[in-house]
Amino acid sequence: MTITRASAPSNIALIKYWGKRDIPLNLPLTSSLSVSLTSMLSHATIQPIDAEADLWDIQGDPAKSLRVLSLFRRLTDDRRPLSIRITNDFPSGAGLASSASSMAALTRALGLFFGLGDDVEREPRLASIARQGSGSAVRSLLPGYVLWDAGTDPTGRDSLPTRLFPASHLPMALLVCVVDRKVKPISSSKAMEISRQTSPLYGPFHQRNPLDIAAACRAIEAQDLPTLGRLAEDNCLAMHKVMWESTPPVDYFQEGTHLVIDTVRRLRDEGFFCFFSIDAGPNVKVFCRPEDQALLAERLKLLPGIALLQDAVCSALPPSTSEAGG
Ligand code: 2P0
Repeated sequence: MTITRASAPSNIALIKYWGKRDIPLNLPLTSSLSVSLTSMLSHATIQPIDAEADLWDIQGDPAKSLRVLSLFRRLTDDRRPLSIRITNDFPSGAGLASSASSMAALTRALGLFFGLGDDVEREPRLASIARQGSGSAVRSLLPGYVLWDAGTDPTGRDSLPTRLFPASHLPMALLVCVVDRKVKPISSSKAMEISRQTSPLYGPFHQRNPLDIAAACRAIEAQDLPTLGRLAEDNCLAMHKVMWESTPPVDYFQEGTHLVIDTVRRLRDEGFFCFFSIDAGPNVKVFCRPEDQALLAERLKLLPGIALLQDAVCSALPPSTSEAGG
C-alpha cells in the first residue's frame, strides 16, 4: 500500500485577514501578507486501508480535516478508506494556531495521493481546498513572504497565494512569546463574524487594506525592516481594535500580552530593532534581525510567566514523498 507524506509550515500574517466575503466558501474580504516559518511544521501521512471507514489520528477540530478530504473525494470520485495522521513539530497545546499548517499539510498530502500533486503554483485547486479547511492555510502552501490575494470571482478561483519574495531577500528571525497554552475561548471564524456584524471599525479596517498591502510589499522589496515592522504592528493593533469595539467586545490579550508589547517598545527605545504581531490569542510573535535573536531571547526570557520558542522565515517547503509501504 502506498504511503504518502507531505508537510507544511505555519505562517504569521504581517497584514492580517479578518473578515469573509463568502462564509460557505470561506473567501476573505481582503488580501493578507504573511511569512512562512522554518521549524513550526505540520506533517500529514496518508495510507489506503482495508477497512470500512477512514481512520483518523489528528488533533484539534476534525470538521476542518473532514471538509478537506470530502472536497478531494468529490473532485476525484475516489472513496477508498484512508488512514490519515497529522502531527505538529511545534509543541501541541502551546496556544499556537496549527490549523494553517495542518490543513496545508493535509491538502498537499491528499493532493499528491489523489494525483493533483502538492504544488499550488501548478494546481490552484489546492488553494481552494485548503481554504475551505482553514483560510490561513492558503498562505502555508508557499514559503517565504506570501501574498494571499482575496480575489473577486464569486467562485473563489482567483483567491490564490503567490510568492512575493524568498526569505533570503529580507531575513527575519522570530521569538514566539507563549503567554497562555490554553485553546482560545472563541474561534477566529466566530470572532470575525461578531466583528462583521457589530464593529464600527470593521469597514475602515478593510478600506485601508489595499494601502497596507502595497506599503508592506514596498517595504519588503526595499529590504526596509523598520517600515515593515511599523506597518505590521499598526495593522495588528487595528485588527484587535476592530474586535475591542465589537458587541460583545472580543479581547484576546492577557496581562502577559501587554507585558511583551511594552518590552518590545522598550527594547526599540534602547536601540534593538524588533516588532510584534498578535493573532486570535494572547501569544506574541516578536520579529527581529537574525543577528539579534539570541540577545533578544535573553531579555524576553526574563519576563515572568513567558515561555519562548525560536524560529525563522523559511526559504523552501519540505519535500513530499509517496512510496510503497506495508
Ligand atoms: C491571519 N487569523 O491573517 C488572521 C489574523 C487570525 C488573526 O487567519 O476562519 O483559523 O478558518 O479562515 O484559518 C485565522 O485563521 O480562520 C486567521 P478561518 P483561520 O492570520
